[in-house]
Amino acid sequence: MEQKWTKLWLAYPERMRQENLEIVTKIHASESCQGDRLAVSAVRELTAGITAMGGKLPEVIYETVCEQCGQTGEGIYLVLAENANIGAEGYRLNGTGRSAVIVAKDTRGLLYGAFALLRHMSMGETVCEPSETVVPVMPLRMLNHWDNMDGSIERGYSGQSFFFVQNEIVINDRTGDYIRYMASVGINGIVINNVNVRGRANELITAELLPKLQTLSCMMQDYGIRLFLSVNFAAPIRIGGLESADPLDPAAIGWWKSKIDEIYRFVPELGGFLIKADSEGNHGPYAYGRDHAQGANMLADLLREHGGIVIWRCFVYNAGQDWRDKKTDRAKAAYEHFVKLDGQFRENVILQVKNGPMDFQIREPISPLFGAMKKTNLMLEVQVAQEYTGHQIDLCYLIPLYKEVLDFQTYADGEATVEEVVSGAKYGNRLCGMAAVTNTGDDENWTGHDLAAANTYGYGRLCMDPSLSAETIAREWIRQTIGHDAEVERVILDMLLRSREIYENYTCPLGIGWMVTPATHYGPSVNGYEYDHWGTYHRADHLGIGVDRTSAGTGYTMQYNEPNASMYEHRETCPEELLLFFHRVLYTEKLKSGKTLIQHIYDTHFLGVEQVKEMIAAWKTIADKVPERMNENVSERLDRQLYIAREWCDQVNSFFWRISGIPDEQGRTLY
Ligand code: GCW
Repeated sequence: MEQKWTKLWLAYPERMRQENLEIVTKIHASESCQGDRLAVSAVRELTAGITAMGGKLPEVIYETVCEQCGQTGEGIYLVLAENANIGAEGYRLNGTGRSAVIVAKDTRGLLYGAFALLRHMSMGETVCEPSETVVPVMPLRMLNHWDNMDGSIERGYSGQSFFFVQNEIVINDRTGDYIRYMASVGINGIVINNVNVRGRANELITAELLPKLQTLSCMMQDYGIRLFLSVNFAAPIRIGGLESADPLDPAAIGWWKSKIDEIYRFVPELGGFLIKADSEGNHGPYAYGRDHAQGANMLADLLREHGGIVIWRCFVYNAGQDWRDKKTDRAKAAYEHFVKLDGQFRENVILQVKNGPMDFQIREPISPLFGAMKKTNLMLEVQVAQEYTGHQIDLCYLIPLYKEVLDFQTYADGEATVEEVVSGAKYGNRLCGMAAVTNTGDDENWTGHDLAAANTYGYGRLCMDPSLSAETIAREWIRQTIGHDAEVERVILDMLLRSREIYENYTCPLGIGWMVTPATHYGPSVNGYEYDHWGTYHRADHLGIGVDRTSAGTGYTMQYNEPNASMYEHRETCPEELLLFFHRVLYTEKLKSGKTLIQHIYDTHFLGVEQVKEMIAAWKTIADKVPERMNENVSERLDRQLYIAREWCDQVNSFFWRISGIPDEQGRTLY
């Protein structure tokens, strides 16, 4: 039966270079690899990949091999050398003329090395070419699924869940492929269920469902991935029948203890829990006058003996703001809730912080928490799912955004970029890394928009090696997924690399965010959130727009270390792309370009629409060079993007024209 899902970047169409064909007929693996689940996966992947790319089924020989064997021998060498001078999970890959040698000191490193070799071959290189030593930079490289057990996916734009159908756990060939694809880019932890734990998902940690989770966990373990679960802080009440989930109440603690012991009896390799507490209606320690450290530590103490960890989200805010109140600022919430607790969390607790202080807008400053929690394990949360960035209808390559976040200088204890904080380089911790709300579902192409898979791929690659450029990652993805045609590569690369700016051009100007349709978060609604209780306001009137977050306003700027605080505080030094996030600006004020604010808004919006048209024209020039299914998918998405870009442009521009009375200098049509 034909497979109903695409192979993404592991498609391996027959494209092996002739010189490779002669070399890759044998795989020599260290004897100690035999029987090791990760090494076996490495061999399996190499065998399958080589065969698919047009090679013969390679012979696998387990024998004594060393790094030097490749000098004289021929074929692929998988060398497990416990005292090799390579970091944990890392590998060294060297082409030596007639051989490719992968050395690692653990078998997870061998697996990553095997996928790396396949990547190079699939990109059209000879096996003698690659020479690289890679040690994953982020210790934890996680995906967060917001999948519900009824099969829906919160903020999912690629169909339904492939983990859950009608309140049951599904495990099939597709699950297996998904695990392979994610492991190939280095993912080592997956949370399979939504952080909003509702309905049947409460029962995931019961004896009825745990056996299936064990099967899933085993499949993941074969590829170096640990299974994690989102759990409900109110579980003692929901499924335990207790009256309280107070983290200091002996009855609640006792319930959790036996629950956690039970969970680990079924799933001994479980990574731990992800928890959203006291936010957007979720129960948490505040209900009992306790703080987040008390809540997280209670679970951490019980998980520790099983090697489990608690990942506690910092997306905590009061969703009941009065829009008239100009002093309260949602952007300040995470910092206010958590900084005072720095140093109080257990060693096996990680705080997971969204990249920005609000919520995954197309442009936000970097969360000040990264520069403020010096005695706490931190993890960066980004969103690959395009909730506010076009629902995988609009093209939006997000790797440049993630890189901006990682490169941000927090000035914590002198100097530290976000990358240094969350990779552990700054404080020497190992429980840290990155998590991404993922964008996959059961659509045939996994990600709704074919090109949105570049974000899935790129996220993993970036966790492995944040020094990779957004361009390199995009090229890798194109070559493996679509092929080696230079013109196809040039056009798609250009589309991907410009896409974030284009999306920003026709949507929310200069960091203001939130002009989206409420609830769905797709398409424009300039005032949709303006008089609501979510703390998300643009404050536009007939004279100007923007939120004063300086010390004279909400005081948010003061949450940054110097010199960042001063940089944002003053209009002259505030990065212009964030101007309206930090400052209220009159429409007639001039920007660095010499244009007035209002003219900038008009121009960027009209430009954004033109740029979408350019992308469509560019795509048409390569349409017959990409697979037909992909062309249909991308063409359809681009048409929808143009439609919505026009809506955005006309609604936003007409709004500002009506409210300000200032005409467009170029006299274009406003409504
Ligand atoms: O962005 C908001 C989303 C919610 C989501 C929440 C969160 C899972 O609109 O759907 O809930 O963030 O991150 O918890």
